[in-house]
Amino acid sequence: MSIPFITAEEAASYIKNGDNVGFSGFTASGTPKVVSVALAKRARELHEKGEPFKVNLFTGASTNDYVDGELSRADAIGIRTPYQGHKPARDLVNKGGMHYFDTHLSHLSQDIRYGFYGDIDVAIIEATEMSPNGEIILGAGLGMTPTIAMMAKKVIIEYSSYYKTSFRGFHDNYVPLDLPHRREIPIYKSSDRIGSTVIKIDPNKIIGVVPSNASESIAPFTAPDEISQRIGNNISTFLAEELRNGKIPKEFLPVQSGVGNVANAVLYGLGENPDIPQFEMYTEVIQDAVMHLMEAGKCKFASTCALTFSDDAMLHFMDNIDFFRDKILMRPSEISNHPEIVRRLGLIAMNTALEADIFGNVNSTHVLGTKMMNGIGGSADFSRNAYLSIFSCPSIQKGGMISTFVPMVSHVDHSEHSVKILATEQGVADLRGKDPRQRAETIIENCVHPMYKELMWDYLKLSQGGHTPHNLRAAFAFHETFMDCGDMSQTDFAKFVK
Ligand code: 0RQ
Repeated sequence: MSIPFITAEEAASYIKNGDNVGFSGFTASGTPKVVSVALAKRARELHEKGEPFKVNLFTGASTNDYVDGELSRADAIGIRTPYQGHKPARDLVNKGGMHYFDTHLSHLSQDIRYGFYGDIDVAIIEATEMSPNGEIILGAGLGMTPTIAMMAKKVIIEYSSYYKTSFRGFHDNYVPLDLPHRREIPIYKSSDRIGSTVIKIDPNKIIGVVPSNASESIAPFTAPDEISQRIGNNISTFLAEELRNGKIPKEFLPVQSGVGNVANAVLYGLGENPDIPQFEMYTEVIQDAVMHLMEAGKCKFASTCALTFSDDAMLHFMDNIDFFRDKILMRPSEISNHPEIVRRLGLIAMNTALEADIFGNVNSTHVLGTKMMNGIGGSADFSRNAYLSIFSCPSIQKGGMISTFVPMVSHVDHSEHSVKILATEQGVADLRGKDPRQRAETIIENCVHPMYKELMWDYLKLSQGGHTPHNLRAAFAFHETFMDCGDMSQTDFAKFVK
């Protein structure tokens, strides 16, 4: 059968108020770019007429301005999950303008297949190649696409002509067997291919094809600043030492790295350290740094869910696509983040903290315990199951008014049980084999900024005893002081402890 080309407006007209809409892509590559804009326009028109119109968004992870930006500004999002990273969406989440629930990226596809959140009414999927029988080649990011393509009642294809070179062969589409018949996922090394290069969608479900030619519009990363470089150097020096001591096998172990500028700098740190051998990655996003590490011969292979390249880096990738063909495989988030494989391959997982406490608990998501930043993303899929889970961040933020290390985190994403190593520009705290008091000592000594060390030692002296030496009256003194005067360094514990 022939599948008709339709306009974005016509495609959007098939989506109803209250629909669950699944989107292809992942942080933000491979995310649709056209139909969501028409959908936002439709929402505004209906709102002007006094009619309600909101849809529920199920995405791989963060999207782009065409999806989260447009739909947030149009106040057209009812429920949203999982990770988001766009300011208009974040603002709407934090003023209660949408129901955002934050969940592990590796879980969501299965949750959808088992109907935890109802049916997927419509899936909007970006394709870079397509045949009349519904076989499609995806673009620069997978996310949950195999599952939403399978589960959606109706599918809209956005056919992207932006990519001048074929992505055929870069994808490994795979959905685990249904429960209770599931077997192991047969990935034994990062480069093992287990699925299909194409996705097959029943043509009867496809409403139509909408042309698109927009780039991913991912902003270039800023060159690593001095602090990020020092964090990167500290981590790579630590890993080189682990290798020398035989605590990491001589072949090294596959690396997972999170998103953001610090994560990018940490990868450069690994690349520049002559004592770190060539390595592979088993990760969910690869940013610009990885492409450069591949060209420098430092990174041999990367299994990922998406190519989160800035536009310039993407053009460079396309110009040199044959060089990368045997070095990159893109998998669905359910597989790129699967705990079974993370544990089997023995990953070195490196993620970023917003805030950590002196006992090793990490907050990756909530500013001052209440305001959502982006979401947990895949950080816990990896850190809970990694061979070595490392969290890093600058020791201070906002010119020192905020210490990223506090007596007690204001929100817990990664508990002390999942965090083995903490790193800042000050140094590295190895928490393995240490009780809470010893952990606090090593964290204060190695990670906390000098302007906050004395305050931290003072906090420990206020301990009310027990195994974890807290003083519950003063545990949030840093946060309360920041809320009062905007500067944590002004903390006076005497005000909190009678
Ligand atoms: O504020 O934007 O006003 O300058 O937070 O901080 O240091 O630039 O951090 O870009 O590396 O992102 C945790 C958010 C770090 C990210 C987080 C303020 C700071 C700045 C950003 P400005 P940086 P990065 C794989 C893994 C969770 C998901 C994850 C993230 C802004 O890494 O979302 O790991 N992680 N996924 O000033 C108040 C604090 C603060 C603070 C920083 N303690 N209090 N503000 N800031 N610390 C990827 C996926 O899962 C898809």
